[in-house]
Amino acid sequence: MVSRVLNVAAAQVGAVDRDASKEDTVRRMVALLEDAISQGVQLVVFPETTFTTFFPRFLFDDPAELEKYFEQGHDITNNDGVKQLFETARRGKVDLYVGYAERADDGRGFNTCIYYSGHAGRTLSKYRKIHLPGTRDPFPDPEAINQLEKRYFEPGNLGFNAFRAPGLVPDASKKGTNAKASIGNGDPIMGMMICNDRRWPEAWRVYGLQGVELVLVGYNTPYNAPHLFGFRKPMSVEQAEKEAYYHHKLVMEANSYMNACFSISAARAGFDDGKYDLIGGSAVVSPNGYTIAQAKGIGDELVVAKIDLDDCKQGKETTFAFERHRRTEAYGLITWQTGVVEPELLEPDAP
Ligand code: CDT
Repeated sequence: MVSRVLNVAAAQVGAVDRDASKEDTVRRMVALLEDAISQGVQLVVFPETTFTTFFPRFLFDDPAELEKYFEQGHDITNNDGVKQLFETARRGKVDLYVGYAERADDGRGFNTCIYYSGHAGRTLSKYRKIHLPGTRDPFPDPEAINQLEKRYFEPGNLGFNAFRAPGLVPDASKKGTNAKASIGNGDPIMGMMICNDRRWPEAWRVYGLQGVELVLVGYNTPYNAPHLFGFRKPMSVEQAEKEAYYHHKLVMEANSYMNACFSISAARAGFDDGKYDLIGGSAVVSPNGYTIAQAKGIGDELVVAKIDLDDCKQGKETTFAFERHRRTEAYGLITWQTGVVEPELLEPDAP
């Protein structure tokens, strides 16, 4: 039996100010990665748009200023300012997930992440964020916290494609079972999401249907942002903070359980420019829906856990054995209707 135990980590990154230099931020990321390597970690997850501040909160008049927040081109692993991260991964033979703003060769913008294998020395998979939150135009209230992702990015066009990561589990591929691996065999099956995607069960289930064992998520989640979250009930900043943490934990635990997979989530946390709040809460969650490791603060922090991928088997073979229990004939609305269509009001009974 091949042991499928992995050492994994979420690399939470604290405040990154609007004028922070990319080199400084990448130095902080390399320090986290080296710490992970020294602890024998094999896979490290960094946050969404990690190299810069979370710039979609700002409206830019000057296109050149906006462009500073984007990485140019299809393959960023040799880009000046960020390549040190990938060199460190290769040297330490550690895999990583990292999020960044992508300016594609055709000029389109995407909120993107890649899975870079330090074992293979190359990018194994790319994902472009599908569920873009917020608005295209800023809120009229000048005090509002904006989230202009619909302005700066297009919805991802690469789908939710699970993939296998060779080299993490010694001997897994040697068995030659990858092509028709049964549950618990072969190289680990990974899926990637970005921030808001984690709130959408559809995204998780599409990965679940590919046998995903480990979902990786980077995020930037503000809490004192009533224009974004709504004013349905008056709430103190402290309550809003609690609720943001609660919902993060809720979706990571529930969706990991319902798809019988591990998940690793990594926050860009802290107070950017000393005032723009972002939750911490980076975590590793088990297939049974339990948080098994969690960040203690809102600064740079490595959250390490040892996980056994074979723990996915129980759920995948019993409660969530999809092939035995799913009823696709009843799920049609999920794919052909986007918004809500309510049932018609019944006529009151005649007296
Ligand atoms: N970055 C990102 O996607 N943030 C969103 C904020 C909520 S917008 C209503 C999130 O889902 O955490």
